[in-house]
Amino acid sequence: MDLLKRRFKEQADILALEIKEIIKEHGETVIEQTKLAQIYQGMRGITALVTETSLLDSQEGIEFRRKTIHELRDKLPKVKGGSEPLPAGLVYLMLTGEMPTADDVEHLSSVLQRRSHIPLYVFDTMRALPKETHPMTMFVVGVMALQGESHFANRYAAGDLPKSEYWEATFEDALDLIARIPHIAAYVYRRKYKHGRAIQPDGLLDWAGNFAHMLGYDDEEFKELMRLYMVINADHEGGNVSAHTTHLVGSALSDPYLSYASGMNGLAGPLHGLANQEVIKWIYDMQEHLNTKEPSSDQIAEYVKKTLASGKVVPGYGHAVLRQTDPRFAVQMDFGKKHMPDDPFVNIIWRIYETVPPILQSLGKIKNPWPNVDAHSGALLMHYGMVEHEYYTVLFAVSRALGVLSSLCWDRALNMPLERPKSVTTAAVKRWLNKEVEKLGD
Ligand code: HAX
Repeated sequence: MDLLKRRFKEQADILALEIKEIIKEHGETVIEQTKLAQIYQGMRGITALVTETSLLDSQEGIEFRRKTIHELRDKLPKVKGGSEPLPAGLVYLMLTGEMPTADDVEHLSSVLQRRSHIPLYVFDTMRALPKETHPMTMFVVGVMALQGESHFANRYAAGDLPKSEYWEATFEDALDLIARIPHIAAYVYRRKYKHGRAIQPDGLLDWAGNFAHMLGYDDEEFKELMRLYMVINADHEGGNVSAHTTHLVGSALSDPYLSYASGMNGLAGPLHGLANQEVIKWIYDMQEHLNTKEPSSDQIAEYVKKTLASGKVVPGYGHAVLRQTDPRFAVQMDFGKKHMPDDPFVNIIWRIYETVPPILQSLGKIKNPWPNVDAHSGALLMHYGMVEHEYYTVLFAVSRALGVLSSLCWDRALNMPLERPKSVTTAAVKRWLNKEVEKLGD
């Protein structure tokens, strides 16, 4: 058995036993009470899921296996001479809980490289779509076209998949998908924006470097950006729409292709992963409205107020859980200060950062006036010439695959059951409030 797979299974067996003990000893312990408002308001703050790969602290931001974004950037192995973390290292960390060595990462990179082949019919399927199709739709169609290759689905259908091996088939699918997704995503970009001229992979490059290459960006700095981008967007604990959807669909034993594609349809929403494209659109509109390419802080403030007055949100600001500047924003700002301190568009992002929080704070209702990850990413991409902002969510989707698919391996290894929370009607709520029934939902 492959080293990583064996290590994962050893860790999973230990954790499965610990969980069994926790449930046996403490299964009846009440952890918190749910308020009526919470079930009407997006279940905010209800602790209802277990996700092993990462944990979000409202002040400190995301931690992957107790390592902050800053620690990951510092400690994960890098390419020779590089300073950004290698995403394959993060996959290793999420799957095993251990910081990988350079050799571990090299080994996983070569495994991914070997598994990266995409059958031609997948490209044909994507090509059959009109060119105007949104890149996220093309991407998900590409992923779905590959579903027939699922080890899990095929073994299950053949009656050759005992419960004890669910994890293994999931693990195989997860690694296959992680290996192949960059090719699908790069093809979407080349088909939509570069006259369909696909670029062949370069087997000597790391996973993210090769993705940059297949997109058509061979600048080493852009490859470094992709390494950083793929790491910071990979996971954000389990309750966000893309992670939760992948987990939920997976809980029906839908295979990783089906589960991941479902999660990515959620990522495509404007309140989630589409926000990075919305940020750029919003800045373009601002430049046009103010008739200047370099708006001052006062002009930005005027436009923010106009946005709010028209009942719209300021994209890239606010978060359902975070209550501070997103550290993923901070590391991108750091990357910008290092590589492009004078880029005028990037400087607008920094001016918006100085201007927006006090205005949002003054509304009195917003819980987090600070920027999230999406406020910065587009401007860095634009610096290197990737101006097709409709495509940005696909980059996010490639990164998010690392987290949600690692999590799915844990779900299957820990035998997580079908997810099925209870829902109620407002009529049932009223009956309960009027004391007509004893229990909400009766
Ligand atoms: N601009 C204007 N108003 C905002 C706002 C923003 N950026 N963020 C929140 N608000 C408003 C909400 O719309 C809500 O108003 P109403 O009571 O009138 O409905 C009020 O402030 C309270 O909202 P909240 O509790 O602070 O925030 P939510 O948990 O409801 O929503 C969102 C979190 C991320 C959806 C929200 O902040 C938002 O819409 N932000 C802009 C879009 C965005 O950047 N999304 C990306 C988030 C990160 C992510 O998932 N990336 O993938």
